Amino acid sequence: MFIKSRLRLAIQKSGRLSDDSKNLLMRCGIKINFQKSSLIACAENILIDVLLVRDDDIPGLIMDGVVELGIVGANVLEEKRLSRYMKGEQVIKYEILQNLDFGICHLSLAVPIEMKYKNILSVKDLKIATSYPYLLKKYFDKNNVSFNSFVLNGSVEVALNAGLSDAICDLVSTGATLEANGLKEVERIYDSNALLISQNNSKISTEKKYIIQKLLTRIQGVIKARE
Ligand code: PRT
Ligand code: ZN
Repeated sequence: MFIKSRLRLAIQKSGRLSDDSKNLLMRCGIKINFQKSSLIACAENILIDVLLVRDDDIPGLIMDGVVELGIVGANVLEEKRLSRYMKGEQVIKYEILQNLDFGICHLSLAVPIEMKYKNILSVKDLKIATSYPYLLKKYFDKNNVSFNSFVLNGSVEVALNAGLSDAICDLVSTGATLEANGLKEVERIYDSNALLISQNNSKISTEKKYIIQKLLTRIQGVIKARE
């Protein structure tokens, strides 16, 4: 059960940011017993409750004022911000407190290796599969190039080989997945890493601000030690 005076921090339940997020908290000296099936884990030695959720839910939980802190990829945060903005929904402010040293990747446009790619006009009006339609749209709009996109959440790289799309827009870290699927990166759309984000500062009580500052100082110390 949430106690009002405890700070709420949302992290990814399972996935690429999950272990790094838990490890960061552990290195900050925070004692938490994570149980496999539990949605909430309470720190024993600091007034923080950790909420374990899907990464896509974290920006909304912050923007809607449900939790005070979150650890999420910049790609997911920016996609959510753009989706709310482009749909004309109320965009509640958030703050980026700290760039974290994990979850490093970039969102890229990729096409078949054999395609003769000159510039972005080479994919004008082609069909692009992506999990990030708003980041993709922002990039193409900025370049004033028309395109068609459809959303696939997962296995985006397979879309091309299955004949569903002409190009894909997906996250890349080592590039091995693109290579294994006969694809090459042609446009770098968005650089990303994990972020510690918070609700709008004015919405947070003085007591909770104090806990945030304490956590932030420890996080900065851990990052510095790892440099
Ligand atoms: O279940 P949930 O919704 O929480 O998780 P998810 O499946 O949506 O996300 P997950 O766990 O795959 O990724 C979480 C976050 O990790 C992303 O939003 C990024 O911020 C970050 N991240 C860092 C990555 C990668 N690197 C990455 N390489 N996310 C995904 N990938 C995938 C990419 O989509 C592609 O399939 O890895 C493949 C490419 O990797 P390379 O090394 O072959 O280039
Ligand atoms: Zn996700």
